[in-house]
Amino acid sequence: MATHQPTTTMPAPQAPPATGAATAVAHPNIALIKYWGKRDEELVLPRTDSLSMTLGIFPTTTTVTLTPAAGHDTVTLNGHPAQGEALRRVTTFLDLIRRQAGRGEHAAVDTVNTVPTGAGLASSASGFAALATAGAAAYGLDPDQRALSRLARRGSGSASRSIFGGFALWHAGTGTPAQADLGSYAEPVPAAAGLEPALVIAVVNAGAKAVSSRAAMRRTLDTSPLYEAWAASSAGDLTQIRAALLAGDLKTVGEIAERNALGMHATMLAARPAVRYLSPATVTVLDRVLRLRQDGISAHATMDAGPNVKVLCHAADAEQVADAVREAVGPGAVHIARPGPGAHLLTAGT
Ligand code: 2P0
Repeated sequence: MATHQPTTTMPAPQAPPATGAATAVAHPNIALIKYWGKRDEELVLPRTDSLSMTLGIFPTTTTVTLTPAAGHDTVTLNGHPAQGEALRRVTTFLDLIRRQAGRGEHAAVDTVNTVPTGAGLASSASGFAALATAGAAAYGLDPDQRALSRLARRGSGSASRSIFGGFALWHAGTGTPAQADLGSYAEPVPAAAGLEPALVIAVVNAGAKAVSSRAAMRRTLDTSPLYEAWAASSAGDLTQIRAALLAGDLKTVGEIAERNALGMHATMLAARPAVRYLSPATVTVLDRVLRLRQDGISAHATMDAGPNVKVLCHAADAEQVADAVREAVGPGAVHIARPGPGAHLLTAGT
């Protein structure tokens, strides 16, 4: 069949009108199968697939307002002007949105982050998920959730997962970097309807982070002899945790999450020089988690790029788990999180 060829020159497609301003909310997520290591730093392509639970607490709310008369972007974080690396990461990300939208206006970004200072929960996941959602709307892009997840990924890898509520799987992508860029997005992961999980977040006060996760994952990949073994085993963990989520088997989900996290920390401990995020108080909390299990409570721990411990348990046991770990963290706080929603727009208007 002949393809219809237009006989007249079609006008160039117009960029959709920008809404001018948009506000979005996103929540942090905690990985049960970890992201640790990039294959491409520029495109933020991970070495492995990862899987997370988006939290129902600590939202980040971000408003992006186009400021056509301004000569540069302005970024306000909890009422204070952002500077240095934080400002650079946001303006670089806005440049990416502007390229995609074919627009040049600068913007004012106003972010309110409710994660308590020192809570040890990375704000980059909720932060870039909210910024991607609000920024895309303000600049008149109309991405589907997959495209939004790919966009958020460029700001911070873990942000790709905060686009979705509940459990989300972030695909590493395969093939050439350009092919992997297209294939590296998050999507929701089904779980049994009866699954009622909670994450008890034990905040261990240990001061400022010694090494950024970005630098630490680079060092691990470059120098740790254990890295490839963990990456290979993580693929098996992912397959098994998906089956356990579908089966509603929270105990198995926890067992897999705990071994995956401990394996990730083992890769860091074997890096040269070692990256050690876990503190004595972390190990004390891990002992409490073990004791809970010996008492018949399903409780399993996961740790990220810091000393804090997140304990996966049944929602019905969360208060008991929180009480048990509270003794171990002393002055540190304990929070209980249930699964939360994906990133969403609050308002978009001119
Ligand atoms: C995760 N973490 O899967 C892992 C486990 C920390 C430990 O994602 O460099 O802030 O911005 O892509 O997303 C922390 O890394 O790193 C992280 P970039 P990101 O949640």
